[in-house]
Amino acid sequence: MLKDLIDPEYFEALSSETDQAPDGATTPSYGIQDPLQGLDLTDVQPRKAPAKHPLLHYLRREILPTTFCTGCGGGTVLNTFTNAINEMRIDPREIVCVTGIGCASWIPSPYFKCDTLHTTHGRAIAFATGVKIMKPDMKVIVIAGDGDLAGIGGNHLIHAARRNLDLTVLLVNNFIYGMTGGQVSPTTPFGTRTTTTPYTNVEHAFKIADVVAAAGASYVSRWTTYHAFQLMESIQNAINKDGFSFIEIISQCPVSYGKMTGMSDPVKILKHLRDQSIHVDETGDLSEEELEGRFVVGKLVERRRSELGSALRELNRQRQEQLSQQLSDGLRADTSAMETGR
Ligand SMILES: Cc1ncc(C[n+]2csc(CCOP(=O)(O)OP(=O)(O)O)c2C)c(N)n1
Ligand code: SF4
Ligand SMILES: [Mg+2]
Repeated sequence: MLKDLIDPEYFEALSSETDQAPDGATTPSYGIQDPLQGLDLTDVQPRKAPAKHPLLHYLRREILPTTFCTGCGGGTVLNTFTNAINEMRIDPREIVCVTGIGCASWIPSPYFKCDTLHTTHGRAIAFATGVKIMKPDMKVIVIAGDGDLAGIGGNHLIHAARRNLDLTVLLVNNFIYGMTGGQVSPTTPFGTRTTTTPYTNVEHAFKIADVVAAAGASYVSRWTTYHAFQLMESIQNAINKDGFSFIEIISQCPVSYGKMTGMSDPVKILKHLRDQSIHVDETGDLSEEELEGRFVVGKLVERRRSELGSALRELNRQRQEQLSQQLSDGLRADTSAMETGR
């Protein structure tokens, strides 16, 4: 029984009918207040466990707990994303999250309480493009995995970066097709054993953030699930940036990736992510060989380029103006022809 698996206080909070923020501060369903606002925290003592997670009102409680395996990076990404939105005071009614298929696609859908569009495998960006063109005032955010966005959806990804539509894309790179049991993906490192490369992978992996940067995105960064705070700030910068923004989030899949590689201890993986990461500003003299196996983290690109949606709207406005000018010129010519009898 679900009830037996989780803390009884927490279960009660999950099952409660109200949408209240912790400590009694009332919050509407999509409330964005700071849950600590107005509280006197001077004498606060550490508590055993909060009765209710302070950001619970951003989540679809009825479906919790998540289906992520123990130690999966998906929970960290959900937590970081939710904190980023909370800090930015964005009303979730202004957000559309679009996902494809895979464990990473479950991060916003169904868990994050906003309009969510759970699409077919590899097609999240195509759907997101339609939403953004028709609803330019909405913040359209794609969250999906390496298999989804870099594999079957790779073509959509590079062309979206080239066209520079104002989307935010979070690619959760766990180097594997996690949901389907651990098949090789376009980001699986060379020499790795997976269920479909049992004698090791002899294909070279995409450095997917570099590919997207080269394709023309306005903002590109890479972080890992170890770097939760930097990732949160980067998500905020990506959302604020006008144009195509992309974050590669190196994440852990202790189950499907872990089973053939031996990397099944989430704590060890996080330490590995910490130890192997190097900030982009510190890579100066290092050669490609020296950076092999390292995770270059930080902001890789930030540039100003015309944004597709605004460019299309401007083009449309100019064309409408020309057409109405032509129409009124034509009417004037007709009228004068009638007046002169010619
Ligand atoms: C057209 C199509 N092909 C294959 C699948 C099977 N499938 C479901 S999820 C998935 C891979 C997901 O990998 P990734 O995007 O990396 O997500 P993860 O589960 O690793 O987070 C595949 C191949 C599918 N659902 N649809
Ligand atoms: S299979 Fe891997 S990616 Fe999917 S939920 Fe489990 S640990 Fe996470
Ligand atoms: Mg994956």
